Amino acid sequence: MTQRGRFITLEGGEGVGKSTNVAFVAQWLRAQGLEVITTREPGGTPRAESIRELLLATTFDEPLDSDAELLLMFAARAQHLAEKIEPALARGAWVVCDRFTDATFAYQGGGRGIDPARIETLERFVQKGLAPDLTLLLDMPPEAAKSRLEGRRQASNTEPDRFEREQAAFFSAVRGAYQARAAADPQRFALIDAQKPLDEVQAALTQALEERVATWP
Ligand code: Z5A
Repeated sequence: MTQRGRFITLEGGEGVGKSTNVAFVAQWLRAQGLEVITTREPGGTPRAESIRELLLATTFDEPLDSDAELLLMFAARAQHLAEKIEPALARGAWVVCDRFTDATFAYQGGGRGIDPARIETLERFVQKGLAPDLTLLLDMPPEAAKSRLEGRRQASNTEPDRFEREQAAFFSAVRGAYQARAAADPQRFALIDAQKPLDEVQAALTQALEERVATWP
């Protein structure tokens, strides 16, 4: 019987280096001879990417209700799990995902103030027990991460999306919620100082992977 693949997520606030390091983690795992796919949330499949566009859009002349935002995150996740993540894990591939449900607890829970118990209800309903095997939390002060993104935004001439328009207090609550989740579950989380130069961040990621992955059957 094929051994089920493993599920690794990268989390953290905007601009902390998740996309950059999803590629790095995937490359490290492939070098161990594993089949790996990379993906992201919200999104990851054509229909889930359409939900992402709806979530990030700033073009509507009405606010997005925070319960509607929460349900759209889980609608995208249900589609992503059914069409991409579950089939990959079932055939033995490893999945490296840029954000997952910890982002919902951080943004919709910490940022928007939704009761985590309501998020847990949706988590059980949509994920049916599936959880990441390892979560690499890239942590740094939001102001410093934002200044990294400013340069990129100016170079590509793009406007901030609906989340990027939030105020400093929102991002500080998001960071606090991520840190609290990592402290509550040190088995699953590895906390990485993302403010360091990229080579040092990647050395810390390598160490976390070596420590955790080597212990898995
Ligand atoms: N969201 C939510 O609310 N609830 C949920 O359940 C989920 C998501 C799943 C879109 O996510 C939004 O959805 C997100 C939360 C919400 N909004 N916010 N904020 P996203 O993941 O697409 O958005 P993002 O976090 O803003 O992604 P990003 O801007 O692409 O950031 P990143 O992937 O963490 O960073 P990066 O692109 O890898 O790096 C940023 C720049 O820094 C880039 O120029 C790099 O070259 C540079 N970089 C990276 N590492 C370093 C180091 N170590 N030193 C110096 N420079 C570096």
